[in-house]
Order: sequence, then structure tokens, then C-alpha cells
Amino acid sequence: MKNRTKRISALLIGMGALAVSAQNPIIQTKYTADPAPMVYNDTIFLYTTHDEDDADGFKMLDWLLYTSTDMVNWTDHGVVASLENFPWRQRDNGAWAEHVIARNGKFYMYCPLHGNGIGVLVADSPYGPFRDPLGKPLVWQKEHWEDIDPSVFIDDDGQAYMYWGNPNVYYVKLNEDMISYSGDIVRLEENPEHYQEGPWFYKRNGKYYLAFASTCCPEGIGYAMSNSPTGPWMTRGYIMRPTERSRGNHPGVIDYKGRSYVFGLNYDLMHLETFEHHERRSVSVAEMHYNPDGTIREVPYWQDTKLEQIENFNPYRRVEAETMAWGYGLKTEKLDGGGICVTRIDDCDTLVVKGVDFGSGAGRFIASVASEAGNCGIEVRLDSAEGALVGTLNVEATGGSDRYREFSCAVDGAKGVHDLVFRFKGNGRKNLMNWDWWKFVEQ
Ligand code: FUB
Repeated sequence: MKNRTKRISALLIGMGALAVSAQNPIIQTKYTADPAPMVYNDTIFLYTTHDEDDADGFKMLDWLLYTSTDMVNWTDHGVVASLENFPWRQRDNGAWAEHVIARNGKFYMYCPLHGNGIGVLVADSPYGPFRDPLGKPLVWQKEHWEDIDPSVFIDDDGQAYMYWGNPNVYYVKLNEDMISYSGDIVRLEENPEHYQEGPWFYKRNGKYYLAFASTCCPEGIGYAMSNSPTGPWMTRGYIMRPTERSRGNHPGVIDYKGRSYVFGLNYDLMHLETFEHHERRSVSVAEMHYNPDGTIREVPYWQDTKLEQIENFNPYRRVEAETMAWGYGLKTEKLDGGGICVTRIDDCDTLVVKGVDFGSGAGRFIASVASEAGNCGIEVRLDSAEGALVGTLNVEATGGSDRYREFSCAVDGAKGVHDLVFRFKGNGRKNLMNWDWWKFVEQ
């Protein structure tokens, strides 16, 4: 994705207002798909699949994790599991739509390996590491390739269910260990109307919901409701109608901090470069609303929604640089000693953190940066790429792109709540620095 033309970068910089105000897609440093949001300990853990930058058809090798507490600024935690976790698989592609759920202090990740059934991984932390406790698929109906898109839900009585499938819908009752099941795999006799794939099974106010990607293509997000976890399912309509503006979709639905959200996917980031079709998708999210009878009000297409930041961002603590609302053109990668850094930083690139509360005023800015190039810097601006310049961090060569050093600069004029825009300077050069973390110090 970074090899986009100069023309596109220039276009985006010229459209600084778009870069700062855009909220969808929520991840711009990689292509992400198949959102599986999980609320745990006041944080949203957003697990996604990963379309490779050069994907033409589906080229999917690993699963990623992002977290947020405000819905618009997301921290990248990198790859949390990959095909390598499943040595028994027979294919080197097919890390399709996963789902993660917590039970009894453990975290279970259900992973379809397209064409090789559905495996399960377990971890002691939502960040991983995840390992395969079975050494074989949890489910594999070898007579077809329909075992994709698992969605797991634990009912109030402790019974866990896994729904999955394209084009048929299957479910099975999972045992309390979450890595085995009892009874037969059941295929629904009748699909909800418009069902294609990507079931998202949940319960809210005593009613069961099955959201799903609607008939391809383009796919919208449909949903059905039931009074029982095993149906019968009554189709209730669309959460999001299909539109020619996109192609695939895949729902993830949560309640968080008193609001309800639907996650899905689109091709809008790829469309900044090309309208030729490739499977290079991006996760988006919108707030959604329930009617008093439990039905869901239709949500417009992602780009026609406005996502509100639900709490201000605190800059007076160590912030991982890979935390951003917008960072198109940048990439993230794993640091040698663990952790993630922002990389592929070129002259005039920007990184935006939204809704930052500077309170009565910031006095200093500190950043941990590694730079081979040196003679570059980070402008600290407010609200847009051309907004008020409140500080300039000069970065010297540190002796290598993995040799991190702290640099700091004075800040003047950063008070109250603003979008924070870091604009990189380097006299037209590329690969200026790698960036690990930053923080502000109050005046
Ligand atoms: O991402 C691969 C496949 O595409 C998913 O499993 C489907 O839901 C569709 O999003």
C-alpha cells in the first residue's frame, strides 16, 4: 500500500481537511477485514483479518488486533495469530473471518482456515499469545467448503453456541471447555432471507439476533431475530442496505459505553488508489440504534455516517505512536524487542489523533524515535495539517533505524481539546524515522 504514487499522497495532503475529519475506514496502515469486536475490561478489542497489500483475490495469512476506548483512536497491536498457529492445515492461504470470546479468564479465538475447517486457539490474555490446544480442527465438514465465519456466543445459562457457514447456516453447542462440542452439527432448514455469510450471533434484552452479510454482491448487512438461540429465525431487514459503492461486507455488533455499534467492511481505502477490484478491504464502524421492540434502525453507508468520539484523549501519558485516528500512507511493524512502531514515514506524511484534551496547556513534547536519516522532524499542529504549529521536534540521526532515542521540544499554544496532527518534515525525503512512543508534559 505504501508504494502508492506521489500523486495520491499529494492529493491527500492537499485534502488535509479530509484526512483530519475522516473516521472511516478506522484502520489505514493495513488492509483489514472481517471485524470481530470484543468488549473486555472497558476496552474494545477489535480482531480483524488482514488482506495483504498486494492481494488480488483473497490473500490472507494472519489475524490482527486493534484496541480503543473512544471509538476513533485505535492502537495497533499487530499480528496476534497466523496460519502458522495451525501446523495441521493443508493450505498456505485462507486465514478468514475469526471470532474471539472470553470465558473463565481465557480467550478463545475461532479461526476458519478456508477449505480446512475451523480451528480454535486459546490465550490467557486478549493480546495473546494464542496457541492451538487441539492440534486439529474443531469442525471440518470435508464434503464442502462451507465451514467459514464462526460466531460464538455464551447464553445466560452458560450454554455456548457457534454459528457459521456460507451459503448454509450451521450451529453447534460448544462444551464449557469451549474447544469441544456436544450433539450434532445442525444445518438451519431455512436461511434468513438474503443470508450469504458472516453470521454474528448475540443476545440483547432477552432477544436473540443473527446479523449477517446479505446476498453477494454487493453485500449489505441483514439481520434476523428469534426468541430462542436455535431459531426459528425471523428476518427483520437490513442494518445496512447493499450499495454499489462497495462489494463485500461482514458484521460485528457490540454495545459499548451505553451506545450500540455495527462494524463492517468496505473498499474505500483501496478506492483512494484504484477502482479495479482486488480483495483489499478496510474495517469501518457506525453507531446504530434499536427501536423499542428490539428491531434495528437502518444505518446509512459508512461514509454517510458520523462517528462520535466518546471520550477525550489524554496526551499526558506514554502513548504508543501506533495509536491514531488517521494515518494513511504510514505503516506499522513489530519492534525487535516486542511492541510496534510507526514506520515508512516520509516528508509531509501526517498522523492524526482526535479529540486530545490538553487541559490548561502543554509545555513540552517528548518522543522516542529512531532515525537513520537524521535532519528531519515532527511538527506538532492543531486541528489540521495546516493548523496552528505549537511545537517542532527536531530529530537527529540516532545511529540506525532501530536505535531509539528520546527527543523533546517546547510546546506553546496547545490548550483545551483539539485534533492533534503530527506532520513529518524531511525535505522531500522518504523513510525519515521509526517512531515508538510520545507524550506531552503539562506547562
Ligand atoms: O475475508 C474472507 C471472507 O470474506 C470472510 O470469511 C467472509 O465473511 C468474507 O468477508
